[in-house]
Amino acid sequence: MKHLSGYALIRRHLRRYPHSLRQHLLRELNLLVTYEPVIGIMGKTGVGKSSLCNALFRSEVCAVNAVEACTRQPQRVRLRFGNHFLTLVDLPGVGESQARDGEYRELYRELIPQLDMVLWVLKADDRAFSVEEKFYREVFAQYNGPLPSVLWVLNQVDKTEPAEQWNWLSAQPSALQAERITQKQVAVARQLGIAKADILPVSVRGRYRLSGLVEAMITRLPKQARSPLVPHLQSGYRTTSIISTASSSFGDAVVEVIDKVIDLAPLPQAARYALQTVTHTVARAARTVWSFFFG
Ligand SMILES: Nc1nc2c(ncn2[C@@H]2O[C@H](COP(=O)(O)OP(=O)(O)OP(=O)(O)O)[C@@H](O)[C@H]2O)c(=O)[nH]1
Ligand SMILES: [Mg+2]
Repeated sequence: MKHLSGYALIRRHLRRYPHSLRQHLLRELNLLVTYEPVIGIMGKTGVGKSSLCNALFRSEVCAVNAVEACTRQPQRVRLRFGNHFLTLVDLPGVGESQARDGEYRELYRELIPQLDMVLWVLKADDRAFSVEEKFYREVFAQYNGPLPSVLWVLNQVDKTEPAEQWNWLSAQPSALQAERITQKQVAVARQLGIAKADILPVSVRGRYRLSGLVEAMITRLPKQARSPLVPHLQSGYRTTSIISTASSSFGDAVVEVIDKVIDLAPLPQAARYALQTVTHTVARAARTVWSFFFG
């Protein structure tokens, strides 16, 4: 119902468009509104992948692939909230036998193009990350093509020594822990050969810096995947700042779609110009009705 009111408002703004063009635009807009983000979750067993997903997302799990023992199929979980869907792909391989690396390269060649983003979860109290490093270098970084954005989530920082100093009430590390968390972040970045800013120290159990992770996710996702992520977030993460980033990206995505449709339409140049001059009005309308679609 909410969707329908959103479309009705947009349709009014499109009244000056020729009928066929308007239909084309509404179809494209529908694709934007129903876009289903796909997020890959990686990490060794026990790092907190399931805990993290439960902390971030509110949607009910509506379909799970059965995983047969010994098959190396990624496990897909489809989350649903209202008319919105989000796919989480639990990616296998990290920390398993290295003899299978060839097999994984093959698997990831097929998978990587389907992913909007990867969350690669690490455990802060692990001493070294050689398994991750090897897997990243030999399977991931060898991929021949554009890679999805990878966010490294350094989880369980509440266990940073002296662990008894963690303040559970204020959800904060002590000064000494904070210093060691930063040192760990730097060490991991060096080992993996990535930027320090790509590593996000969090504690799922301690509810520490999870909103920073959500912000990083929203800004690193491709534009068309940003708004469709929002309905799946737990209410505490649907902040004004997240919504403002998402809705302005939605406006941008709408502008791109309109430009594309106008470009492709068989129109006299003058008509094309006339339509281009109202593009920004339509985009503004799209931002205004954002909450009808994603709120
Ligand atoms: N102290 C602490 N424990 C955590 C944190 N996050 C998760 N855990 C615990 O770590 C254990 C493993 O968490 P899971 O979420 O099941 O880990 P997983 O990565 O999904 O593991 P697999 O499904 O086996 O691959 C659970 O007992 C969690 O409660 C954290 O931030 N701090
Ligand atoms: Mg799990």
